[in-house]
Amino acid sequence: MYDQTINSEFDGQSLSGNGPWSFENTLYVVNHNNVSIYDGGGIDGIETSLNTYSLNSLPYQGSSSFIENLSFKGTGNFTGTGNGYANHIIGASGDDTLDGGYNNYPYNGEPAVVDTIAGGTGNDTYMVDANTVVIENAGEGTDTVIFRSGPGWQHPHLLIYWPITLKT
Ligand SMILES: [Ca+2]
Ligand SMILES: [Ca+2]
Ligand SMILES: [Ca+2]
Repeated sequence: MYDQTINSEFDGQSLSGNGPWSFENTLYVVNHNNVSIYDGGGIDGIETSLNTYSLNSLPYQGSSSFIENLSFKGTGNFTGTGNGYANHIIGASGDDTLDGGYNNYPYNGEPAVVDTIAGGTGNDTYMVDANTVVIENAGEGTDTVIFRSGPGWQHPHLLIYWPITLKT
């Protein structure tokens, strides 16, 4: 699904697809710290071996489509966080904590922005709201779903904490 792959080479590097407004789909393989990515268009993804990664930590680029997908290719546990766009976030064999992030409010008539998160094997924890799809298969650990409210400005005092254990 990706048109090209770009690998990080050193800490602090700045990476870009074909310019900040490229509409190609680019996969960034990020195995270094503090790598900045500038990519405005297309459906782009990050593969990382870093144990913590937040798409929200990337620099702001206005209303562009930015980076949508995040997958963990390292060892141990992964904490992965999305951004305001529709994210696919995929963990690995560790006990992962995955959060699609607070999604952008849809324009009039547009469908809600929905995240899809999958922790795979291991005892994973999902931070979800009403617009989250969690994918787990039978036998992939004892996982926990924590339901939280929507964006803070909608329910500034509401925080729903609803841990459940999925029997797999
Ligand atoms: Ca999201
Ligand atoms: Ca996992
Ligand atoms: Ca799991």
